[in-house]
Amino acid sequence: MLQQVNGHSSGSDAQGGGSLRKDLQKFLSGEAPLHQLDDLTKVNPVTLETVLRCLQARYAADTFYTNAGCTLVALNPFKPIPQLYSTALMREYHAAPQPQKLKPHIFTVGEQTYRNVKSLIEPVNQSIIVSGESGAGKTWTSRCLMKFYAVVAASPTSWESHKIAERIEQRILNSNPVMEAFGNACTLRNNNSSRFGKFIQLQLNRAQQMTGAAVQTYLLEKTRVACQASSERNFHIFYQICKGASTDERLQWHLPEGAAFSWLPNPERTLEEDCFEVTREAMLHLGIDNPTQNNIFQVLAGLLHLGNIRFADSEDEAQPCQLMGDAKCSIRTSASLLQLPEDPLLETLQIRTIRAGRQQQVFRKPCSRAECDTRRDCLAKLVYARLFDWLVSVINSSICADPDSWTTFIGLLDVYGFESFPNNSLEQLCINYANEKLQQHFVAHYLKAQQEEYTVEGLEWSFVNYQDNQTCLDLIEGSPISICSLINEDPVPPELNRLLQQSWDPLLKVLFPTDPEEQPSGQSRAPVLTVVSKFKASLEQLLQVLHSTTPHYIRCIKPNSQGQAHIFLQEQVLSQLEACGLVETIHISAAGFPIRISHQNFVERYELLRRLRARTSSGPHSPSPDERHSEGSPCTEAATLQPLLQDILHTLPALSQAAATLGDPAEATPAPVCCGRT
Ligand code: AOV
Ligand code: MG
Repeated sequence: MLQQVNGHSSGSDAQGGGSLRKDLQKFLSGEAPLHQLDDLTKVNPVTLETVLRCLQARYAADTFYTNAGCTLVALNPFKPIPQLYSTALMREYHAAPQPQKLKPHIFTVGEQTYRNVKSLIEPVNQSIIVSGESGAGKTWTSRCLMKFYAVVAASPTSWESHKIAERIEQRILNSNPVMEAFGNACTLRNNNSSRFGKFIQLQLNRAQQMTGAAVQTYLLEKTRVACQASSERNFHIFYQICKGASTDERLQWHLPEGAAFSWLPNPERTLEEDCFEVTREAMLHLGIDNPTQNNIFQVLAGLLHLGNIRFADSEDEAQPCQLMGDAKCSIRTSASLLQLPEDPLLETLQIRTIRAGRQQQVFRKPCSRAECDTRRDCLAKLVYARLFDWLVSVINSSICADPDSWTTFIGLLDVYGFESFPNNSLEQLCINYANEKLQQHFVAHYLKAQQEEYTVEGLEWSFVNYQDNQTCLDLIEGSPISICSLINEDPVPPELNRLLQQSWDPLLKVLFPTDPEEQPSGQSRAPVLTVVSKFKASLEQLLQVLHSTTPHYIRCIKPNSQGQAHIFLQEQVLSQLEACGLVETIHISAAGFPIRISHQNFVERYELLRRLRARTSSGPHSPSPDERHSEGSPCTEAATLQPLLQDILHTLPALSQAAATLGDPAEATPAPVCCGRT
């Protein structure tokens, strides 16, 4: 199966040292079958150019995954390859005694991560950090990994609720189409671009079965609801309802066939993601029943009509701006769909209320046309962002396991990739800031910490230089002055919130509950958090979680910006390799110590061997002085231990291999004190 999929023969035998040496000889002699080098640490010399050539050769040979020391490089094929993600292949990687000996694949990373959780040595939470620029394949990769765990970590029982009995992993998978419908959109860089960051925690019980999951999302690009760059689109869900609604639903939601909405650009482009039925079905499985779904879509239709409201300039500043054209009809329809009183809706868009003075007197000031537009957009963004957050909480309540039912987790991180458009907004700053933070995690965890550890341990090591992005981060988030500290974005006008609290729509009532009692006068209000400060705090929290796990890295690379199969543009790939410091990573991985176990764990793990050795050397067993006096003499212990440890160090690779043949996966997967060079 593996041979077939990857297009060239190499089972685990062919991965042996002999074949690799032959490959290397061929490579050095100029006739290199570059595409057969499964690990970039074997490319010689390791330079940007050779790494690039190797990846290009592999891409041409339809081989999309390549190891790069501690990371896996994933090239986007931009074409469907079902057999590369089949359940059979998942099982093959899962059953393999040493999956790392198979062809590089995201399933190898998935399986190693899974075995690490199970490891009796250091059962620790794991995380897989999938990174890469926009359109590189992060969401695709994390979706495949979720499917992988749904197969290999399937729960034994089904859940019964919402009248649907089903397996929890199926429900977890159902969260993907729903979250992508509401949170993804077609951009210049990716037809299905994630416009929010996502960290999903797959929760495992002691038997390594998935008992539930929890999703944490990061800053949705809500601006898109009301403003789409040229050639881009709104969130998929808007197109889905406009294209997929039934005749009755069209009447109910005021969405006649062919209706033009200014917030729905490029409706003629039909994408795979425009599938309303898939979203509805998945929502149903997550416990969102049909009436609630209809309520959601009705609110979304209300937003589309809101977007068609146009104001004319007012000739008299003291008078509110009047509606243009058939905007009166749009406001009526929007008010009816959002279940809001029509006049207060219009007035809230036209007139600003200011409270001033000790008595908090209310002043009313007509807004300019631009201000009216901003208030209209703000209203839509407010509703959509609350709806998205509510949806995430509903999904979480549907998939989250009872806290007592799980002990460890595997976290999958899929955030929006680095992007730069002709016109960039606050969201692009936040997106790129998140990517810099993740790169810093990698730099700190791998490139920096590992080399510093070698130095501290007095090991012979020539320092590999790498590009540290700390100065970039200082510029964005440092103190006392940085971009973050200088950004203060225009807060949501309180009138908008008050207006939405007047809605008699059941969903909006949940999204905008009436305020608890007014604060007694003189009591200070909680400080208002800006979008950037909230985002910064949520990223800090995410990094804390990542630091508490053993991280695994997958670097997705986009071979071309057109999203076409079989095109590998060297310049574009080169800049991505440079940005993620891949060559430095390969250098450190090639020269570094691949197995790193803490001293205590090492002794605990191989203590048995010491005892065995003591027994064998003393012949038929008679209790040694050490054993008779259980505390023993530290000197004797140390003297015995030292040569034994030397011995164990020497035999460690063979031990691991032997253990793996015995089929104990915990032994087969080394956990992260340095035990031997590659
Ligand atoms: P992204 O998550 O990294 O971008 P996606 O995962 O959405 O990128 O991938 C972009 C597109 O590339 C997908 O819609 C697929 O068409 C294609 N693709 C990616 N990986 C594969 C694969 N392994 N096999 C086949 N096609 C693939 V963004 O969300 O924009 O940062 O914010
Ligand atoms: Mg994505």
